Amino acid sequence: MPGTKVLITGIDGYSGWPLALHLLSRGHEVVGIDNFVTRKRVREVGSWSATPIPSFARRQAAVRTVLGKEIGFHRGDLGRYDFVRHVLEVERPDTIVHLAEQRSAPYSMIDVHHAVDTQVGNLTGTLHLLYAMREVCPGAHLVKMGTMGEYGTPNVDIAEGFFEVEYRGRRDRMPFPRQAGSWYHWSKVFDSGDVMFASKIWHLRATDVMQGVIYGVRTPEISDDRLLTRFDFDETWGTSLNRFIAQAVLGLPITPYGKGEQRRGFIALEDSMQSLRIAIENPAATGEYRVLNQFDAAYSVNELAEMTARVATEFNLRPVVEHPPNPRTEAEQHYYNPIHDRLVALGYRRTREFEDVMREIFRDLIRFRRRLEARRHVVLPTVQWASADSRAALVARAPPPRNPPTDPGPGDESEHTAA
Ligand code: USQ
Repeated sequence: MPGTKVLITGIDGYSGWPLALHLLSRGHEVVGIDNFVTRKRVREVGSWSATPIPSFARRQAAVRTVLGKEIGFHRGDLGRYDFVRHVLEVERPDTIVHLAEQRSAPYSMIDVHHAVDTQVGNLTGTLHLLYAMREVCPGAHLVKMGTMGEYGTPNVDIAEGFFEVEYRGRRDRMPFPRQAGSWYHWSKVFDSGDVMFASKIWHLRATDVMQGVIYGVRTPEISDDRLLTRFDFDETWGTSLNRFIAQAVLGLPITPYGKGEQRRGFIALEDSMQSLRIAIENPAATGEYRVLNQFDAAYSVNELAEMTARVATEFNLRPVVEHPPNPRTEAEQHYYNPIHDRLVALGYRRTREFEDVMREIFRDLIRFRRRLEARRHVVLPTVQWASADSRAALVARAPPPRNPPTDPGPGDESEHTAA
């Protein structure tokens, strides 16, 4: 179904940018919204992307030069309802992919202000989009980024959104219980409730994507360094496998927290883009609130650490695996069997194998090693789930080296407006 007009909120982010490139390559029209707050928040914790990221104006220019395509762009904040409504009125998208949310569990656990910022920001943006859709484009399809972490780690199989329950002799189809593990993950739970309710009362069409942990740095459309997506590796913004590979490249220990038997579902960046495109090209029906569990396979963090250490030897790296005390409050040994059939039924096929993607990440991170070196002090964990305030620990951690290497790449981390 090429030719769909897709509005991506959070187009400047880790997933938003490669999604834009992927959709353009498949003949869709892409318009984005971003307020560049991710760049700002990553700077706030003293870090930056391992890959150099051009300003958004330069990103647009690179798309023009390399791919011969245009990306429309509106700089602004989903916290302003007038702005959200205005963009929808001007653009009239067929699909809205909503990625513009604070996406880090550790960031949400720093202190009360970061918890509130996460929940107020995420819920406000979603509610503004839902109301603006209702007023301006009620026939559009909302693809909302949720997270597998909404379900937690129950001791039974995890359904794909809904399941049949029998209680005291009566049966019903009900949402599968949510037991999130951070203020961030709870914000996604509350969002899910809001999207489900809006679909019901206003007959909107919505897909809630319960996404597993994404890993990877490349997609086939990233054919030029100017098209790179961001790659976070610090304790706050980096996801586990991406962090483990950065640790191996830096000569730091690989850190499965605690016992390391906590299991999560994982999906490669490229396959995550494929599944979002499939959701866009096969929209939910009018009034339908559809849930897709989006991951390929579940691994324990110990398994990830072992794989990282093994693949590292191919690059003459010999990392050690250490188990720091777990800064999070989470089950470290548990049952984990989520169902994930619906995307496959829609045509999704896994295309990337774990170790191939790992090699790709190693190659890029070795290339950008100096950017990693300049921020090695932000890799090890300081934010403690059980503490009401981890801000002091975050600020007090080892300072950057006195003479950090200069940025070797073509990018910058500033927040320019679009051309
Ligand atoms: N972990 C370690 N060592 C580390 C980093 C993480 O053992 O150095 C463990 C964590 O304790 C956790 C697991 O790895 O048990 C996953 O942590 P993560 O940081 O890779 O992922 P998480 O915080 O759950 O969040 C990430 C994304 C988030 C997305 C979520 C999908 O940041 O936006 O929603 O993955 S999911 O995990 O399925 O909820």
